[in-house]
Amino acid sequence: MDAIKKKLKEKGLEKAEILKKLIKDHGNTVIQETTMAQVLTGMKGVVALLTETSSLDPKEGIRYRGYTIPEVREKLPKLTEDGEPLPEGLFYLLLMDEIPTLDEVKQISYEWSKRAHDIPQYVFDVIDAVPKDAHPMIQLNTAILAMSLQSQFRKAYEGGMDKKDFWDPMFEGVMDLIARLPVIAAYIYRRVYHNADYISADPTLDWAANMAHMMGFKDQNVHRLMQLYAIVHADHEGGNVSAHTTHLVGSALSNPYYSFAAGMNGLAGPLHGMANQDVMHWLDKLLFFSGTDTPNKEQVRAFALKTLDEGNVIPGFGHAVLRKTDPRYTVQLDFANKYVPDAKYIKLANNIYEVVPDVLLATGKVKNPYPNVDAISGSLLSSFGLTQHGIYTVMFGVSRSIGVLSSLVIDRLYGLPIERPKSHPLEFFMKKAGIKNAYWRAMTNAAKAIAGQRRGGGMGR
Ligand code: HAX
Repeated sequence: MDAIKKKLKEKGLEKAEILKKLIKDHGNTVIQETTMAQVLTGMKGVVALLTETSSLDPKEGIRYRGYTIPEVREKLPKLTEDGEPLPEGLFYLLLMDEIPTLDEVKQISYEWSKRAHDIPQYVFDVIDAVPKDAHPMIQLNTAILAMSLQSQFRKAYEGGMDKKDFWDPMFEGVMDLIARLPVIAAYIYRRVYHNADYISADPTLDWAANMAHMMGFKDQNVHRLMQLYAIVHADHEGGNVSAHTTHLVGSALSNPYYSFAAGMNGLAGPLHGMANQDVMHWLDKLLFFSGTDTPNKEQVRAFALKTLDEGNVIPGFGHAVLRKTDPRYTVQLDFANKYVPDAKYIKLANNIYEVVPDVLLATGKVKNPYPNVDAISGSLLSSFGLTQHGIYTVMFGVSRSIGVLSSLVIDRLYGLPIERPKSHPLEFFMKKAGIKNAYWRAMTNAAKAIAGQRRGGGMGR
């Protein structure tokens, strides 16, 4: 690890100098103007963060350090010719901005395998104290917080460490945490779905394959799927809820466990990572509603319309940034078409793709009617026998650690300060729009009075 850390420090400190110069000499440069709509609809498109690991183009999709996912799959080292690249290699790429050699990938793999064994027993006891039927994301986050007892970051802070060296205990904590997540995820999975019949890690396997192995999957193709799954879910620019939250909490110099747990709480929301589980529930309800395993287009359309009529979103469709089919969807579909083309849920996903975008477009308000990463991930996993939907967001979280935690190390290397944007009450925005409070109240009261008269008239008839 020493060689990797040395290189990381050299690269990071050079960039930190550039950053300081930008702030000092160009601090007043205006980057963009921000509209009222942007602020009031979730800061969409507002340039507000520095994130090195990946960037998201609305039309093209995600690039990891400049590489598209197909390019990453082609360029990162693989253990076998026909295999998938390892997430270890992606971690290296995101952190170092450099394609690693196979040797470097193996070093990270070895390091994670070594560190995975050091989870204290109390962490498993804490998981066991949570009711078994608590959602697996609750169990994951409980375990992550419990592990923060082991963080060296706070000790380094209290010991008066120079701010420019914080990246070092952060790197160590991040390496420990990433190493341990598959063990924790597999423990939760076996606890909840396999009667606590646990399987030990296989030290000869890589990080993602080991997670599959500890969950009970021996099939090489499932190991490949886990490697691909982790790469596809690793990062999605800095502004998404899990990445931004991890970064924000880290900016208070919270340790890596606190920061990542915060991000995972965000991932557990249905509009973000929990959508992968919700998609499967939606598909199962569709099958029930249609009374068949192979609903036709009319049946899919009718169920999609019913979902909207009931005031719900159609999970797996839409995106806050993307304006086309998510390339992460396409990569997973290609994998499915290669290995499980006839699987029930893959056929279903294909059918839905042909119907749902038009239904969403017809609402006139959905900005992106196309499928996102979550529209297919559960169908793919379940086609390989991983049918317990409650674990899907946990697996997403394990994968997301690669991106958000490499970013957290970079944040400390660059010495980024505490984040503190400005907020205002509604009246500020009304004033900006030239709407006076008294006028607004008068209008609202008048509208209420008219509505009251109408109601009264109706009742009298
Ligand atoms: N079904 C129904 N309505 C949808 C919709 C969908 N799939 N996607 C967007 N809309 C609605 C919004 O709810 C919003 O309605 P209101 O104006 O009535 O509030 C309107 O269309 C405009 O929304 P938007 O600007 O197109 O989308 P947002 O940036 O506000 O939201 C979401 C993006 C991903 C949250 C949204 O598309 C959604 O709810 N999709 C379904 C849930 C989902 O799949 N989430 C996972 C996204 C990918 C991800 O982060 N994975 O982790």
